[in-house]
Amino acid sequence: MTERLTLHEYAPSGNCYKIRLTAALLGIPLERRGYDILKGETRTPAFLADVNANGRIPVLQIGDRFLPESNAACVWLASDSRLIPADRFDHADMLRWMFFEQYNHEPNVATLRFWLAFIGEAALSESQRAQLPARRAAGQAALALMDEHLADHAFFVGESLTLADIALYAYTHVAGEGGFDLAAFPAVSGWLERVAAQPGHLPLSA
Ligand SMILES: N[C@@H](CCC(=O)N[C@@H](CS)C(=O)NCC(=O)O)C(=O)O
Repeated sequence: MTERLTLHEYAPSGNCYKIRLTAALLGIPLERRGYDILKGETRTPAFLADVNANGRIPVLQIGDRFLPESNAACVWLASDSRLIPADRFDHADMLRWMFFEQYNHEPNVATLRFWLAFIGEAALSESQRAQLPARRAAGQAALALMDEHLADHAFFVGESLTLADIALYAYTHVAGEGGFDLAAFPAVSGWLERVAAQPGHLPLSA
């Protein structure tokens, strides 16, 4: 890989961590540039014009091109690697779990973590407070579906780690910060240990 890779990120974000973890597992060096999303640093005119018109991190900069969306960035990094199944069905099944992560898991599990652990319950808006029960129920449902699948699968797809595991690991392993009790999901807990034991694994705080 000859192009210079820069991750535009907010380090505590699980979406940003997915990209660091993928790169670490594959031994790909990444430069990092930080933005404080609590101070609106991804909403400045310069960020919107130069990095991501959608005003969000992560963005993987590949040379002079910018790739937003965490799972897209992981796919770019892992292209032609062991983290993407060669089998056509398994490849699509990996994407199925990554779309599930973005639609059913992250908006609930990650959002509650952000609201409760980063903004703080006392500082939530009325609208955010009103959404807490529904987001908690939807997050629980996502974790329960994962638990059911993992009860008889070591990893989400096939017999080894893929991007589906990385995408779902990022916010699941810190779901407790959003008030989710992972002890209620024993198969998820066992899978978290298997992902953390992968050679080259990197913690979120690294
Ligand atoms: N679907 C996007 C979500 C990106 C996202 O929501 N980023 C959040 C942090 S995890 C953000 O930049 N928030 C700051 C803002 O919206 O101003 C992805 O997977 O990368």
